[in-house]
Amino acid sequence: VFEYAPAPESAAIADIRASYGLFVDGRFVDGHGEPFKSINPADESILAEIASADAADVDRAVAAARAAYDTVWGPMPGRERAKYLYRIARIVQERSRELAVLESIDNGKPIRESRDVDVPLVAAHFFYYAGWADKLAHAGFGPDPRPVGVAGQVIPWNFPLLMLAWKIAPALACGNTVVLKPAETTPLTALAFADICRQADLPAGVVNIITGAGDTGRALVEHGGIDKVAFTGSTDVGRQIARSAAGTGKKLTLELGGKAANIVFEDAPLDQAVEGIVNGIFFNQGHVCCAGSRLLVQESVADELLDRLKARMATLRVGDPLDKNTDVGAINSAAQLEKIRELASAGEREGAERWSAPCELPGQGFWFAPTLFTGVAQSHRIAQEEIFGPVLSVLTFRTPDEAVTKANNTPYGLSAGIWTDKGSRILWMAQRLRAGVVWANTFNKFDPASPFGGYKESGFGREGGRHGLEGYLDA
Ligand code: TXE
Repeated sequence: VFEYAPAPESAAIADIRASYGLFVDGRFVDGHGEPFKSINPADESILAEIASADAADVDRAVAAARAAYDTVWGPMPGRERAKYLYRIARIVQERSRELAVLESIDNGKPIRESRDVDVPLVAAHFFYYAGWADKLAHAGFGPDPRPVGVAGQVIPWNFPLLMLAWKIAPALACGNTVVLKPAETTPLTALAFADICRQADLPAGVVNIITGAGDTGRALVEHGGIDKVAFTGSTDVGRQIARSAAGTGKKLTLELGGKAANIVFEDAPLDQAVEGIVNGIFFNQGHVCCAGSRLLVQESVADELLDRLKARMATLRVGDPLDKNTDVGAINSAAQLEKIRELASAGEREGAERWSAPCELPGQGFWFAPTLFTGVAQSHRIAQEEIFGPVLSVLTFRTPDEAVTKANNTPYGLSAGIWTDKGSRILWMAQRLRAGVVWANTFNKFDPASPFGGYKESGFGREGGRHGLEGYLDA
């Protein structure tokens, strides 16, 4: 059933395909939970059977991470740890083609994105944090910054390998060891990464990958043997984790949902703004926590901008994620497709007007046409709730003050975008927007050196950059 032919240099992937075990203490081992299947969302074919970790498997993974922390990784000088991180970064580059294909078949994202965005950023994160590993002592973290210990990390399915890199690279750079659980719909690149750790001769137990669903995640984050929890996922689960971590002394960072406003002023370069809006909401099918899912456009240019936006949306190619010409791929899972459909129907019921790009969707698999809603009121569910799909809610404003009020009027505060010709307006807006990241005349730009994270229900703590080290240090 698994038709992907690995590149010759990556024969090891073929080995792990046979068993899809958990990666614990440097080896692939059996899981004792109920195995599950990973499917290709573009055609619903079965890609792999994946082991599931039960509570005892989680115990073993945490024990392996603890032993590696105590005996090898914790005591190792930063400059030595850096060598492993550089090695991992280089192997990611060498195996980038294979990783991009695995990511696209497992997640549904266009190969152009996994090849040109996800995988290069994964390598960039390991290179960046490798550079920090021997500089922690003199970087203002206190006189003797130490690793926290063992980190339990749970990641989502929208950027499977990139979220892994965001979690693992800073943790290892600081001297922590990790147990990471990928999302149940996208485990393949995390297993490939386990193989990369073997290839890099990373000491056994420093990185442990355990697969499974929410129960496995809960057993991990609630485990008494971990010192730090890092979670990216839904706000509901983030709340549960915050409750369970309270009073345990575990360090916690949460990166949850978003409902970003992409704000277009009348003096903005409109064609450039249209590209930014399209990138903001249709990149990765809108499965992006910082997606520009609300367009706030100044009333005087609203009609013209919408005409241009619809014309541009009509040119988007929706379909086979492995086709290099594809712009919008498959929705990651049946459950996510159901959620998007439900919220889009709520938009119609509440009185907003729906327009979808004319495109033919494949018969098999999970698909949703690029869609926008006009006539959206701030109280509508599609203006408040994270849809996490290719659906844009359009609102208008007259003054900068009104733009700020509307932009801030959601439970979230992760990101925002501003499109204007005036530098002073960018600064004025950026100071007033309650968002962890504010882009100006661009959107969805990422760099390992830039901190990322939110306010309000978008979570707390920062990943990326120097800030991203703080969650992994006891300083
Ligand atoms: O998230 P979950 P889901 C949002 C987005 C999406 C919605 C639901 O709006 O539509 O959440 O997605 C693990 N203890 N985001 O259901 O359940 C789970 O196995 C510990 C935004 O996929 O939060 C997976 O590995 N772990 C977001 C991870 O948590 C638990 C990215 C995320 O799954 C657990 C994803 C538990 N009790 C969804 N329950 C973002 N911020 O980018 C589940 N998990």
